[in-house]
Amino acid sequence: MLPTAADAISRDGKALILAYDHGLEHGPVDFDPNPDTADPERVFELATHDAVTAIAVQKGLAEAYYPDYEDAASLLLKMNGTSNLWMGEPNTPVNCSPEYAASLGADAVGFTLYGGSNNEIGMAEEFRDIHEGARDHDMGVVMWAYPRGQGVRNETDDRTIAYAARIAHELGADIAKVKYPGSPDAMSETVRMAGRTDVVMSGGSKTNDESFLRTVESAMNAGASGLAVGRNVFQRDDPVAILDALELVVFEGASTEEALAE
Ligand code: FBP
Repeated sequence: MLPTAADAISRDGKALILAYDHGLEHGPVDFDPNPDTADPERVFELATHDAVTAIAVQKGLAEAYYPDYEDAASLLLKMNGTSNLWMGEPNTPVNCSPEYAASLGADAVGFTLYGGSNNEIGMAEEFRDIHEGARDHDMGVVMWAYPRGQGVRNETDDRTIAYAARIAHELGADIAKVKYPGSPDAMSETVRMAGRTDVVMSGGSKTNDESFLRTVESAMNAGASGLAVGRNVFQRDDPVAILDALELVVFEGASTEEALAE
């Protein structure tokens, strides 16, 4: 099979993206369950685990820490992002250019598009520039496809999530990152709507090991290409143990029971 732009942050067509932009998106509250993880160094160390195919961070963390880890992990540079202090209609500024992302060693870029927001038009235009700039620098493109705002009644509705995946496909993303739409059938419909764009599941807020792994297993069985996960890894007391289990489920097709028995 020919290499694709998604291969830059995948292995054998599967991706486990360690997302760590929460300090910007949610604030210090996300570090409370595991206070050491406020130190980015601790999370970059987790990204050296064999299961992790890329770490997703904003420009500031990439500048400060990625030079020490570039041999161990691929970089997915998140290009936009906003704080939880913003109270307006969903929107997010572009914080980095494709040229600058490439100069930091990014293998791929990430971009949040809030379909259904009153700001969707401007965000889609920004995505066009990011996407074409990424292509100029041979970087993959991941869309955080998050319907949200005045046009969206229920952002976790299965048809809404399938639509989000389709938007990512139509606009040229290599990977669409979506919330789990609630059932294997809905996930497989989301994957179908994404066409040749790979679909990864968003980790979401922390749940227990069994429930989290079951959701990941069900997403993989429905055709997802992996996941992008933050809190369900770094908020755990033993993040390495859940990465070990995820490696089995995502890359080796293990069941939740098998992964938990290891
Ligand atoms: P989680 O696995 O912790 O949900 O992280 C994935 C992610 O997309 C992060 O990149 C981002 O900070 C966060 O979720 C945004 O979540 P939301 O906008 O739903 O609060």
